[in-house]
Amino acid sequence: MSYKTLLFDLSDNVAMISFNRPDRLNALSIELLRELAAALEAVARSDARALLLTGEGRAFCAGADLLEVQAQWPMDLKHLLNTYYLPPIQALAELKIPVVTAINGLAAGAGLSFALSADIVLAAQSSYLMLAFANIGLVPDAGATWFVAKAVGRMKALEMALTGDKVPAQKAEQIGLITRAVDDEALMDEARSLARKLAERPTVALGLIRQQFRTGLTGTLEETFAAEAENQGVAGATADFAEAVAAFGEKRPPIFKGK
Ligand code: T3D
Repeated sequence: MSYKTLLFDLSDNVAMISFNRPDRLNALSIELLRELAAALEAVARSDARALLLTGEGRAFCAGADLLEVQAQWPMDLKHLLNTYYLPPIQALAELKIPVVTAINGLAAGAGLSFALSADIVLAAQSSYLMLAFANIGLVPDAGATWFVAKAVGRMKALEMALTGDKVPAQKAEQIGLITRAVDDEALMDEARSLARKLAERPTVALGLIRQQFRTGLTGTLEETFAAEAENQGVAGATADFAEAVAAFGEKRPPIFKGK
């Protein structure tokens, strides 16, 4: 499938999706959200063992396309969210492969939700993150409330949500909002090499780990014990676990096939 608002690449078991509306700072139009949902379905069906998400130009994503909202005024935002935002954000959450985000510039509003839905978030030193919603009279959406509060705690999350202030990458790293701030010139190389490294690891276990942390963050200790045991049953039956055990005995590095 070809896309108008995204770049899509799949090579060496690494899928890469790049928001591609640089003249609008990669703002989320309905067309982009539809294409993103389709691209994520394609990733889920493919042999990709890691996904890298980034943006073209000077922004990662400036959130909802406000010019489109204006052109279609008045819009039912609840309907818009449920129909167009939820499918791709849920698809990202449910992917069975690790997801890396490279925040190449500003990430605002729902754009920040997409960025933080990843498991590992790298950001260029010059980039900034922004819960821009309240600046235009809205509330955080597309999971931003959960993603931000789970990452930095209620106090810092509320400060970001209520003030709508820009958080520079360096500070975002300090408060645990992102994994790491990286030199601008090094960002894409580092993100690609991280995604490639993850794609060579035991994919089934990695997919289970990302789900298991969600359970761990929202469930009780007992629910976490149960999820861990369930998932370990699955991981323990994979060819990759058998390969790792054999490789250990043979004193050689394992070669994981993602099965
Ligand atoms: O729709 C729903 O269902 C509701 C869901 C809402 C979820 C949300 O995401 S709410 C948050 C929406 N986003 C924002 O409020 C951010 C709006 N943008 C800005 O405040 C500023 O653009 C930035 C602070 C992000 C960046 O400022 P700056 O000075 O670096 O760039 P700029 O000049 O403002 O923008 C450059 C161009 O991108 C400009 O176009 P032009 O004039 O050169 O033709 C601007 O209109 C366009 N642009 C930037 N953000 C958006 C946008 N176009 C459409 N939608 C945008 N969000």
